[in-house]
Amino acid sequence: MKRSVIAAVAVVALVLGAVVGVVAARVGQGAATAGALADVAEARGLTGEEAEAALKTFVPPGEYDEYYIFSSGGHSGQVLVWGVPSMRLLKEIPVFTPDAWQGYGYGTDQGLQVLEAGSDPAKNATPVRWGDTHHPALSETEGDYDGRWLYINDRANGRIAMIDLQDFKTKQIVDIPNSSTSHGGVFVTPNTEYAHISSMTPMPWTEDGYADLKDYEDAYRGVSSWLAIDQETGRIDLERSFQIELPPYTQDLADAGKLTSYGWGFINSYNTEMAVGGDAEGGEPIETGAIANDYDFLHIINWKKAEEVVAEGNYVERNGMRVIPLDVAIEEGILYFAPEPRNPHGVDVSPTGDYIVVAGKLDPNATVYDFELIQRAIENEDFQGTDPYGVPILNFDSVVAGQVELGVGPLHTQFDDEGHAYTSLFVDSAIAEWTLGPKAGVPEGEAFKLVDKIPVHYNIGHLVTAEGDTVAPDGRYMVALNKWSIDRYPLVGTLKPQNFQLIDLESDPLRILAEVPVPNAEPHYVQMIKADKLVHRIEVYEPGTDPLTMTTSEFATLSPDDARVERHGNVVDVYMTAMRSHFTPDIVRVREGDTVNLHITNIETTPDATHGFAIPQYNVEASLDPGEVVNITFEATKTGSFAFYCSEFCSALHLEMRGWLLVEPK
Ligand code: K7E
Ligand code: CUA
Repeated sequence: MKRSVIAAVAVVALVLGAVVGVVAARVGQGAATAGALADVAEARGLTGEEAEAALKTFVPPGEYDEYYIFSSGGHSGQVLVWGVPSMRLLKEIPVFTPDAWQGYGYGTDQGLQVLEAGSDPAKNATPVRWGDTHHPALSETEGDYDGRWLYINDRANGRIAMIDLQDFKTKQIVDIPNSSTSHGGVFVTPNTEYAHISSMTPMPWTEDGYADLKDYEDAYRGVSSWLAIDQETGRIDLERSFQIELPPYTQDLADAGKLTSYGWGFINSYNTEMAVGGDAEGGEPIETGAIANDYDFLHIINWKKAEEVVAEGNYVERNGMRVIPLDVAIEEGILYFAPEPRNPHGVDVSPTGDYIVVAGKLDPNATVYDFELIQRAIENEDFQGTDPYGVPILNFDSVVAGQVELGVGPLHTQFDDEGHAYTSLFVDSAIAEWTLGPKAGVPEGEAFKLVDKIPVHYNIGHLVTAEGDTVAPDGRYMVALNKWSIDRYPLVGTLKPQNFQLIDLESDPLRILAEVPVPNAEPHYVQMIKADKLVHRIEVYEPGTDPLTMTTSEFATLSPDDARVERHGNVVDVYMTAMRSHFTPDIVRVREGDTVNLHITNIETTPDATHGFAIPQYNVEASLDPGEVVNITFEATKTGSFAFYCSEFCSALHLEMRGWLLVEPK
């Protein structure tokens, strides 16, 4: 066994050993002595640091973690919820991809409605049933997480979803008009006025959606979408939303201005060369074409101004969206560029909103822009020219407060409460800790300096610090999200897990405390929120709730006495209840060709008294949480006798919790 594997196993063992002492101490039967702990550590072959790390991250059974991580799941299309510091995986929220356990997308109307409404037939070749989640955005009030909603994008198909943090369920997917992909251009404005999402790869803005790549510069466009949020429900309201047309660069990551820079948004771009590939047609690959320029453009957007311009009616309609054309955006002072060193990746606004940090993939530096300098340059028309589309480019030297050489492959930056920034270094497999400037409270002489560097395993993408993208970061913890995990875990086949590493921000130098494999997804951006901010969580639904609307369902059946079957022509409505350990009715008789609407209410009120409802051969699998109503619609096309059953082991007589769907031939 490799040393690393021994250590991982040993940490777990130590934790189990230590809990004996801690539990004993609680019930007053004695405490673990330092000597006893040292014996355990020695027996496990742990160093003192390893044993200490285990104690720092151990959360006793029945105790809760202090923070939650909401993690993108990459091309699993889902969101993962983790506890910190235990690094326990608490939940997988199905978002863009169906999930059988939670009955999402396997027959229940509610799940199918979300997935169907989220796949625009005018945009997609076929109904899309997966996603590539990259950037979550927790809702905010005054720039701080408020625990109401979570938005997350689908990088593959240019979509965004809303998850309600009352019940951790996906309530809405919006297929963004005029946009075919979206990478990391997701954030909420400081009061969740808007969820922003920008396109990644430009698409043809032509009548029929087609344009040859030779017409790329004229016909293709990017877009910045400002999706208005209903403050009651968290839902996206496209009618109140607007978009801003952008040049056909590759718009990448984005962040909202806050406090000082409130009212503004920032988007990175690369491939301002507008390379389109063609390596097999005598051209050069995108990879080389897209790195020719020394600078790309930081997009600086005045969304408050854009709001006014839309209110004045100065927009065009395109596929049902109000779009501010590029020339209007330029004329009205909505869009400016600042040069940013070669092929940047992350753009992150510091807690006070004063600094905008850009990390440049092919540049060893973090480049720090000062919002006040940006404003001054705009006022003074301190431009170094315009891009081919006429967008003014601010003078680089006039808007940059500092550059800090960090290492190779800087990607993403997060912040703490002491003026420090932490930037992931993909190629170096490390995190650089460095200081911001005076506007973050850092003394002049110590500003913009590299402080520490901690190696991680291996090839880090994103990183997160506790509430590290809000106006009030907590410090405390940092998690590195690593792409590769060679040698980190026992061999489980040729596809290896991803890897999270928990880092103690209170130790000097920085130290890794724990590490967990991520076996089901490839996370990109994540956010870490104090658990006690999730004040809207509910434990059980009010009886008869439709989770999609969070209101009482018109199909609720609150007592088995009200269960019934209603036939109208060849439409059959079945009002069914589920409780331990039977469905009422437990025999459903229909005829071949009928349309069957099952309305099932779980009439349990006990937390976690969940039932399933599965129909073999009909591809139906629902999960009914206590109080929940689900609707299931299908055509009875296959005759026969189908033994439906409760798929959740709910009770001693769970195996008896079943019934018959009889489909009689015509
Ligand atoms: Cu760097 Cu999509 Cu934010 Cu992956 S992204 S790492
Ligand atoms: Cu209900 Cu098993």
